Amino acid sequence: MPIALQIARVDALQILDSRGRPTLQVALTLDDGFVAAAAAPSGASTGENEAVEVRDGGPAFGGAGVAGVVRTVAGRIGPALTGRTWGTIGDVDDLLRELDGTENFSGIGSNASVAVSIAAARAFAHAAGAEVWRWVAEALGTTPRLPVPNFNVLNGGAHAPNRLAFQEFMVAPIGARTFADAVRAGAEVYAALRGRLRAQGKLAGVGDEGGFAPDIEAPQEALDLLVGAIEDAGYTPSRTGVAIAMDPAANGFGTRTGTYVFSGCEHDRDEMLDLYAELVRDYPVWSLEDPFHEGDHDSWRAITAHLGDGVQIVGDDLYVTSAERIDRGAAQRETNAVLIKPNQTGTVSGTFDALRAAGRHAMGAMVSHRSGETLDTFIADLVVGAGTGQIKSGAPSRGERVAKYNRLLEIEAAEPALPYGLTPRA
Ligand code: 2PG
Ligand code: MG
Repeated sequence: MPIALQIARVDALQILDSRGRPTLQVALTLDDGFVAAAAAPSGASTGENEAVEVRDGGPAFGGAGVAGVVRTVAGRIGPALTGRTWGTIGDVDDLLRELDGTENFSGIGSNASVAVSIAAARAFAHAAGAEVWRWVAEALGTTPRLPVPNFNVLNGGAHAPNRLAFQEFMVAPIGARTFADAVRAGAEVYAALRGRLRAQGKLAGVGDEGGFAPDIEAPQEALDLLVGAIEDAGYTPSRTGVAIAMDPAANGFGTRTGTYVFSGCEHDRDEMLDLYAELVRDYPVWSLEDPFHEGDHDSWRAITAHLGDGVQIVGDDLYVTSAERIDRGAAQRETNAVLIKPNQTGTVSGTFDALRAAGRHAMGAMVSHRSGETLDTFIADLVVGAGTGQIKSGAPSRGERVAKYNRLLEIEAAEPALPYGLTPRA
């Protein structure tokens, strides 16, 4: 049945994200009184080609305010959204692109576009009388499933003030029977890791995504801690049991010409390839994201050729959730998987395009939060509906991180027949 969505009112508000920086919340009031709201997340380690956030500059909030974006939503986007009938999310997103007038949302701001677009997605689901995840599955023609959560329990790089150059070390309960069991495993490993760090005198607070941020330096130290914590919690560290995912986020310490500097040493391409091969051999690493700088294309091709059969190689900053870039990367065999972040592309329909591109190339697709988050849980519904079988939303700790995991627990409780786990690799 075609949907006729009518928006009666559009409100925007400057709120704070989990780092204490301003972000935008949007509320669309529909003609039946339903309020569809959404809030924009924000990254710290961003890709060069991401859609661009607009911020105020000036003295308030160190320049990070979004009062101007609030005015854009109220004064320009609101009047264009109200007083007409909307049939698809694509129509709403086309309007946002038109009002923006640039290639990368630097006109109205990707913070404006993503918040309005996610709120509109919720409005369409409401108009269809469906849960958001089911509306997503209908829109994409996909089979819903509950994802393997990748819990980021050790933080480094741009997300923590320690010497660890690699940004994220995640625990992935691939072998769990249900999502609830996976959450239990993640929380128990997190608690065991805290105990281990305390015993070693290394417990020193958490990073932006809720993972511990001990003063360690070498990736092997982080991986040893993780394997130990998985065992302490009574699980088996393995690629089919409780596995490990890593996001070095190599834009943070590398160059497009293939030079990588960390732990006081410079490493060339071949040394990095050897290091990753060694880590994958010695530890149960199932997924490796942004192992190289986004412009170092030769290295991406090399690692996917060498390690891609046994390990998922994920492009985040490399693709910035762009269907076109994913198509190019697939043609060049640069990765076998993609990261999906709605605010990198700026709209829900752009996110759908990226998911369709990943599907076309039989690539894995991990749906992801940003390091700056709110309590918005859209990505939880997105991953279930898209049925990609994997999400990362930080540690099993801190409200803005667990909001997504808790939404997934709710979905599983309401729909126990949904399958859990990774989709079989093509
Ligand atoms: C990443 C993300 C999320 P940020 O690199 O994958 O973990 O970090 O939001 O800072 O880009
Ligand atoms: Mg990343």
